[in-house]
Amino acid sequence: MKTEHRTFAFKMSIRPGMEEEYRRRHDEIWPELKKLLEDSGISEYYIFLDRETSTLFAFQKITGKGNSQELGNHPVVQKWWKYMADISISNPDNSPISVPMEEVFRL
Ligand code: RM4
Repeated sequence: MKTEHRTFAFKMSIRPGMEEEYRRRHDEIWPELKKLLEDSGISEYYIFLDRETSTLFAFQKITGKGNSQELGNHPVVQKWWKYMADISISNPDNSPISVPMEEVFRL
């Protein structure tokens, strides 16, 4: 049976010049964060970079209850957001400023 999924897409921003560091840190994503995202029902998760504007576009397929940006109460996410805050454009609580985007087409 095909598992139904929802989609969630959002924009974030990083500090100009920090593109390679951002990629490096995500290449080394913490196993505990990866497991939390997977266990939360995020079945696919992609982040793309627009170098021209230092904007990140994130896309998720979700078979669980919520998206990655709703996990802010979890200590691993709080630790990760604090770790990422120096190269991200973030809120005072270190969460990355995340702007949801509207799905307008699905093939
Ligand atoms: C991003 C941002 C997101 C997180 C991913 C793994 O830089 O911190 O909230 O879900 O990393």
